[in-house]
Amino acid sequence: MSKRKNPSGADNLNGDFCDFLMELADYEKNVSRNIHKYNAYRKAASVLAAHGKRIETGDEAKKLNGIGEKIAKKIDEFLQTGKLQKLENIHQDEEAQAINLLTRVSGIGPVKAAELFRSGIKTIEDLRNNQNKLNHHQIIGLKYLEDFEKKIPRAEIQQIEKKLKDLINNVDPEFTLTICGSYRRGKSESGDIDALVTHPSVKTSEVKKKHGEQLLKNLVAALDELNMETISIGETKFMGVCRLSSELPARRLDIRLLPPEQYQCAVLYFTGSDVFNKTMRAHALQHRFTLNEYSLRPLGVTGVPGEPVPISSEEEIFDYIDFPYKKPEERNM
Ligand code: 8GT
Ligand code: MN
Ligand code: MN
Repeated sequence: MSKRKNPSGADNLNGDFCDFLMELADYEKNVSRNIHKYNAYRKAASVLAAHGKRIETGDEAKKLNGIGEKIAKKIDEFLQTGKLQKLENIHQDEEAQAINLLTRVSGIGPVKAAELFRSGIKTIEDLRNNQNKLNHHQIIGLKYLEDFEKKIPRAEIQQIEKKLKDLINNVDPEFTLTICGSYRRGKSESGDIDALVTHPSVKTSEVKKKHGEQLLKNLVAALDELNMETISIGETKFMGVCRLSSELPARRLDIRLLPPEQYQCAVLYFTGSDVFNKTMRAHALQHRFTLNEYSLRPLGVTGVPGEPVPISSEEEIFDYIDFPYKKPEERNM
């Protein structure tokens, strides 16, 4: 029996089930493009990972929230035969294998991967020889395929955070920066760096967006110590690559620029986890509020959202919808 760490840090007694469920989830997302099944498999895996007891039968698993008849049957098959026929078939399927491989490249989604497969591109080497079929994002994704799959240790993000804060503070001390995502949730390693930035001069209106665009460009230009490369940059979002030193892997870094009145909702949203966000949005709706990455708005009698509630801290969002405050480290669900 495998023992793996689950999201809360305790031993995962059901790690082997989680592995095959996550593999099925990836298949549904990338090959079948069935997002419902993808979510169902991921939900089942996270429920099993958090379960403090080794599951012995499918029936026992079915008692857990998020595990139905079909997944219970797969657990039984796995317990009895040590494998899953469905996965064996997927492993034999050339198209499924190629799509799984190609979607490992940042910027290549399931649709692009299927298109590439149809044009005869099946391996990473094929990609390297056909870069004319790729856009700028996909070319960077290919260039750093191995680097982007490496997790970023927390200590390295701490160093990058310090650098980012120092450098943007030199541009203008009125900038505020928060690194969100799994890092803010206290994880010991992360897949990427999700930075949010605000500045008092940033406004929501169209006229002022041009200002935001310039501000974001100036900000990124000031980060050359971090060996930045740009995937894309617009009025509110930079997507790119940074590297602390030439001995370390290149890391995916996103920087979003927001007006101060949207900053707290964005920090909440980009801290996640995505499952936590879903729970919180559902709770907001029960209290007749609609919550998204920009704002919290009350729903009128007709169900039409009103003006955004003024928010100056994350706690206020929880207060408005009467949801017990959860520290970022408590949002790993
Ligand atoms: P990681 O360590 O793998 O990066 O984990 P993460 O930091 O939790 O995931 P992420 O993919 O970097 O996304 C950061 C947070 O943004 C997520 O926790 C999630 O709550 C939120 N988020 C969504 N949808 C989307 C989306 O479509 N794009 C992005 N970039 N973030 C999203 O809920
Ligand atoms: Mn992240
Ligand atoms: Mn991210």
